[in-house]
Amino acid sequence: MNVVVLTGAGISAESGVPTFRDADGLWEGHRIEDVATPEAYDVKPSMVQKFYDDRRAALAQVAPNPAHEALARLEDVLGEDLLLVTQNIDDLHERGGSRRVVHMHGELLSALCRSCNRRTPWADGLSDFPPCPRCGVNELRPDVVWFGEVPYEMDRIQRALMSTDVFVSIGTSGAVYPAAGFVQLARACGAQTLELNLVPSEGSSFFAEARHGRASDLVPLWVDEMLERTTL
Ligand code: BJW
Repeated sequence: MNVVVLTGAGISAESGVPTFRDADGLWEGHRIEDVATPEAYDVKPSMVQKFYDDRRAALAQVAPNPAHEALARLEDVLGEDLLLVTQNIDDLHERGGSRRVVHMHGELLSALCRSCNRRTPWADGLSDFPPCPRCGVNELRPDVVWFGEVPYEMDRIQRALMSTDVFVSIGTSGAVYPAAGFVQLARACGAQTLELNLVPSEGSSFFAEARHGRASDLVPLWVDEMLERTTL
């Protein structure tokens, strides 16, 4: 059985990582267009670097929760039959034990050089505009996908969606494309579709089934169901 899981900020919320659009979310304190567009970076690079430096530093204060850990248990059994796609730029899936994670919106722990276009693992701040370790030019930016940029690994994700048996979306508002459209593609290609979210998302009606509650409750239960199905 092939399974594609899409996760969003809601899966990390109970670990203490703020979501974007909920009350007290990241966008409460910042205008999206001030921090999450290439244009914002061109106009106010120091402000944008600080926004991401603060979030990178905050990773040290958070830990994976039972939802991340349950998805790692599923990977232990399904192996390559599971594709875990996350919109999140934190590393909580990896710290929860997942090994094959597609970060379609990039990663906080990576820097992207605007000069040579190469990606480098990066754990420190970028606010002091350090040189790129590969080409030496001081043009490192956060390796994240802003509005108007193309998410990572879209071909691989689309292929998986077209051949999956099950598509599950966890903790995402369904407000941002192309991720918000994954359910329609998977469903049109014959997949069972399930939403696990605190409240109905903007795209809830596209799913054949929706369960509402906390990810740390819903995801372990769903993984147990899947493991029962795969061992029958
Ligand atoms: C819980 C919970 C708990 C809480 N348990 N649940 C007009 C129409 C259609 C599309 C467009 C349009 N105009 C422009 C576009 C395209 C644009 C877009 O979608 N804009 C929208 C605003 C309409 N998209 C793009 O530009 C993308 N690129 C693109 O389309 O390229 C073209 C292309 C695509 C494909 C192939 C070829 C070409 C790029 C989008 C980049 C998004 N970047 C960000 C920032 C990343 C860096 C960073 O982190 O700062 O990604 S924006 C932000 O939103 C971030 C997130 O990954 C993304 C989604 O947010 P998410 O995860 O859903 O979080 P929330 O807060 O919205 O929701 C959390 C949910 O969890 C809520 O529902 C809660 O209820 C729930 N929850 N606690 C379970 N405990």
